[in-house]
Amino acid sequence: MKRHLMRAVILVLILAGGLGYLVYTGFEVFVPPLASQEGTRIDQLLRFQFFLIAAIFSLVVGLAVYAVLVFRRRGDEEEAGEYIHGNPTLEITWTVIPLLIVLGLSAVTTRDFFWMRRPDYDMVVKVTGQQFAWIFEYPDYGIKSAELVVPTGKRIKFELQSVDVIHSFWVPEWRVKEDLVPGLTTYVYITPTQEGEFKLRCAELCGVGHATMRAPVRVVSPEAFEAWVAEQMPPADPVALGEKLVSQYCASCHSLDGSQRVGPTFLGIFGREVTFTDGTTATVDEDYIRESIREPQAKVVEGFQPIMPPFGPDRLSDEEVDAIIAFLKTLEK
Ligand code: HEC
Ligand SMILES: [Cu+2]
Repeated sequence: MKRHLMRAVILVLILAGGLGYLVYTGFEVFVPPLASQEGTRIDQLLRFQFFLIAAIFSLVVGLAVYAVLVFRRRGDEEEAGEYIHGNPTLEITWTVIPLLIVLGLSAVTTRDFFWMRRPDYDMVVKVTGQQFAWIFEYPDYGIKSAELVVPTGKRIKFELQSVDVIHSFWVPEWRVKEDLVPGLTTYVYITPTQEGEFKLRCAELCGVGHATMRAPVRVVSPEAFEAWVAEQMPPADPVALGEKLVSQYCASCHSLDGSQRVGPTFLGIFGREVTFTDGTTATVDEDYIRESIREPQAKVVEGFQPIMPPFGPDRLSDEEVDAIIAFLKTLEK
């Protein structure tokens, strides 16, 4: 009996060591690099749980494999094994230990949850989600942007709102994820620690264009952030303003060089003949473009999916739409 126990324990230890090593080296491979302060606690929890799972897996599978191999029925053995009824010590042990582990984990998780959501912050960014686009507003600076630019080292409160269905705000490198729920303002706090370019993804299946619902995220030094804020002041010249708005709001789906993206190219758009999914045709003029921006689903261009988000007056003012039209007019073939 003792010999069997020794051997089984050695098998379990070898298995646990191997799996532990895999978790240790594999974490960096499977989990994107950490880039926020809040995420440190998530990673600690995640690593700890992976090690715990590796240990429990090794114990269960190690003992099972040992028993299956060593105590298997050999030759024409007829004798049945000894019948065991109940073992209070064992049963109490395997109830109490998992209970303590689960209670311990929930205590640590609760502590970290409140630590991540403590209400102190250095700046606010309002995030609006809409099928299928993101928009960022900086109330302290009066800026609206389709690109999320934030400085390192500042704890940012993201106030999240959805105008239609449930979306989810997720930058994997920041770890923390939060839903946008119509009718509610939810929030999440992030302190970016790494400069670089990331991607915000919608993490809640929200319709046909869900996969395109991404936004560029740029984390920069506080100085570069101030410079970016200064640059954001809208240009006075309509064509320059239009160009800027198009690169902010439209360029992810519409190219300026004739290449095909999710939507038709803007190159030579003025005066172009278009055919719609219902078979009717039109010549592109100012009114058509205005309608395409405000109510994209009114007429859908043949060969494209109806995934363009409507840009209402809260996102683009009449002057901004006029500026976009002025810029599109300059894009002759
Ligand atoms: C999420 C991707 C997406 C974004 C962002 C987007 N569009 Fe579109 N757009 C489309 C698609 C797809 C179509 C073609 C289907 C349709 O007509 O709705 C389209 C069609 C159009 C058309 C009609 C084109 C034609 O050839 O008749 C215009 C004009 C247009 N968009 C303008 C804009 C402007 C201006 C912006 C930025 C303010 C913008 N779009 C942002 C996807 C997008
Ligand atoms: Cu979404």
